[in-house]
Amino acid sequence: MSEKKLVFSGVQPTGNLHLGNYLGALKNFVSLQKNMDCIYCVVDLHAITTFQNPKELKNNILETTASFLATGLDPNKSIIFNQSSVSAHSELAWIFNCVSRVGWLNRMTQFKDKAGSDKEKASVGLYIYPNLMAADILLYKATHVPVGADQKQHLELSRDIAQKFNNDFNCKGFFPLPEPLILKNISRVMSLRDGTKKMSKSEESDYSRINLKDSADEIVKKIKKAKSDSESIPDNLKSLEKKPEALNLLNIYSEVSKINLEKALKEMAGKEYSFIKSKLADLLVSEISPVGKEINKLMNDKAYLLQILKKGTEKASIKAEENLKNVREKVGLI
Ligand code: AQP
Repeated sequence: MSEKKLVFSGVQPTGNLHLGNYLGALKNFVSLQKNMDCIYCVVDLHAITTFQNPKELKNNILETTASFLATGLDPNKSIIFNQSSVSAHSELAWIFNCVSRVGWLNRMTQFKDKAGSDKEKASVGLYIYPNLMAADILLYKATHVPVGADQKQHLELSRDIAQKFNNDFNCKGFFPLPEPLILKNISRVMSLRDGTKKMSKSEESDYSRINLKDSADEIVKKIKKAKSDSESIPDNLKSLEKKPEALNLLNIYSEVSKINLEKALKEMAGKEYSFIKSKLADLLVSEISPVGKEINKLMNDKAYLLQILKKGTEKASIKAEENLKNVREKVGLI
């Protein structure tokens, strides 16, 4: 039996959406909405697994919505809403807390990274974050989830939860096993200061990332200051792979200029880093600056953004409530 394809993905409103979110997720979201039914969610309940200043959170929910629209998501094609406005996410997450296993969660590397050395002080929410993510996806019976490579392990857990629920409640095929849609070329954009770490909103140094709202001058300055070395750019992939910062710059260059990595390497081999940096800065200014300007423009009309979220919430709630009703029945809740 072929099931109807449905895309679901989310972005945390933790501020400063960056080039990694843009190339690893948002651009992919936009191309998927052309041919598939898509639901895109501002995952505010995920955001509060680490403390968020309430005033800033409110603003970030709207700014993430603005970023969705500014990169080309169309609210007439895709459902756009914020997670906390559909309470079925939390209810299904609780049911999944009872299906998911402690041993599974103990293997999640993102918890280990985010909790750091003092795990005892991390919130329980951060620990069970992957169960909520499974609820987000399976509440709509989504079949495809566009994410960066960093989310692959969480998605595998969603599949495990779906499978165990289907087995436990004797309802084979009730939940689909969602597939990750991970871009091949640029699944992970790395920090501009350390090519072994992913570009991230929560990294302290603003020089580690290009924010979607950065001005043209800031983009140029950050790319100029990006970590590199005094040697010339290698002429083969094997040597390039030993230089994570150079590999990251070439990966970004190849993605933004829409050529494959081999071709980008051929073009850049033997040149100084200043050469690729100057070309890359120009490309990024022309791709990212218009997005930043549009975000700022949309943020001047908060009533419009709230209206987009309200309409999205209405559409999402209809699907969510119907699926949750069936889940409750399977579990035996009255
Ligand atoms: N560096 C990255 N390269 C490629 N994809 C990335 N994504 C995030 N960083 C990169 C993808 O963007 C989507 C939304 O991510 P998120 O903001 O919900 O959560 P995150 O992965 O935790 O992002 P950050 O920037 O690292 O946020 P903080 O610092 O707040 O934890 C996801 O599909 C993600 O894969």
